[in-house]
Formats: sequence, C-alpha cells, structure tokens
Amino acid sequence: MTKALIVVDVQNDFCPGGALAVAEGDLIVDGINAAMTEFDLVVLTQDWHPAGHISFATSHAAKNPYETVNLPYGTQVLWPDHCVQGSHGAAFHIDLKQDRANLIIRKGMTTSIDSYSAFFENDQTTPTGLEGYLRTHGVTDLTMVGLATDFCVKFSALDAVKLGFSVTVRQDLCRAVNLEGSEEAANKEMSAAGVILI
Ligand code: VGL
Ligand code: ZN
Repeated sequence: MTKALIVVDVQNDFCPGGALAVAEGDLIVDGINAAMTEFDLVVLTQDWHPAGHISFATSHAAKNPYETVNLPYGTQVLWPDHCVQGSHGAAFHIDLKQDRANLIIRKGMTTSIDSYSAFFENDQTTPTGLEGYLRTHGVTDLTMVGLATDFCVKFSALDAVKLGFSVTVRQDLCRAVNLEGSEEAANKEMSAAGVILI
C-alpha cells in the first residue's frame, strides 16, 4: 500500500480575505502540515486560471457571482474572479509547507473549461495528468484535504474512486463554500460513492 496526501487548493483566494473566501479556510493549514509526515507522497493542487476564465462571472454579460450558466459540458457555477495565474490570490497560504510537496499540479488553465477535480477538467474527459503520476509511483490510497469540500475536494474524491483508488476525506482538514446546502449534499454524495469520510 502506498499512500498519498492530496492537498486541494489551499490558496489565498479561498481563505478569509480572499476573492472566493471559504469560512475558516485558513484554520486547516497547521493540521495539513502535520498530516504531511504520515504519507509516502504529498501532492498540492493549485487552481490556476487565466484572466477572463469562463468560470468568472465577469466573463459573462449580465451575470453575477454564484449564478449559473449552461456550457457545452453542463451547468457551471459562476465565481468572482479568483486564482488568476501569478496573482497573490493564486499563491498558496503563506504557512502551507510547500517544501514537503512531491508534486504541485495546476488546474483550471483551459480558458473555456473549469476544473474542480484534480484528475479531470469539468468536461470529465480532459486529464490533468495526476492519475498517471500516482500510478507511476504505485499509489493505491489517497487522503484528501483542503478547499473547498463541496467543490474541488468532492469532485477530486469522486473521480479518484471511479479510477479505483481507495479514498478518504479528512473532514476536519477541509472547509466548504456551502452554497444552498452544498456541503451536506457533497458529504452524502461522497459517502454513497464509497469515499471514507473521517
Ligand atoms: C474551487 C470554485 C472555483 C475550489 C475552485 O477549489 O473548490 N471552487 N474554483
Ligand atoms: Zn476556480
């Protein structure tokens, strides 16, 4: 058994004061740093959008953040501009121990497709390359932590189960955006899919 910790999007824009702030997003950082020592490999993901990304409300006429649009790949929630490549908001939280990461994987770089999952973009076909990396290293078991539980953590966990990994989500080391009950819905969906929630 080879275990990897997947640290999802612990970036300034998802922490208090950021463009798409998740309540208490910063409170999980110390626990994540401590958890890193328990794994064979540590992967950090980084939401990394070009300016004018399709997931930004500002890219659509007469749309506000948190409204939705229908795109070729399905319904897309629109967000405030966030995690723009090279910006302070896109940088990892200052206290996150980046030196312990074996791999940093960036996602959401295709202007016309969002990417919540660390494995596939929201079209559910374009791979990020993370699966190949983990398989090459013989990884069988994944533990996921980070932001946000109900979007990037959830979609990453669901894809990982579909790909055949054994998947645990440490809820104490995640925080949710929680749009209209999306946190509870995400937990149910993950449980039903076979994700172990602890
Ligand atoms: C995320 C919304 C937009 C996340 C990323 O990391 O959960 N959520 N982009
Ligand atoms: Zn994003």
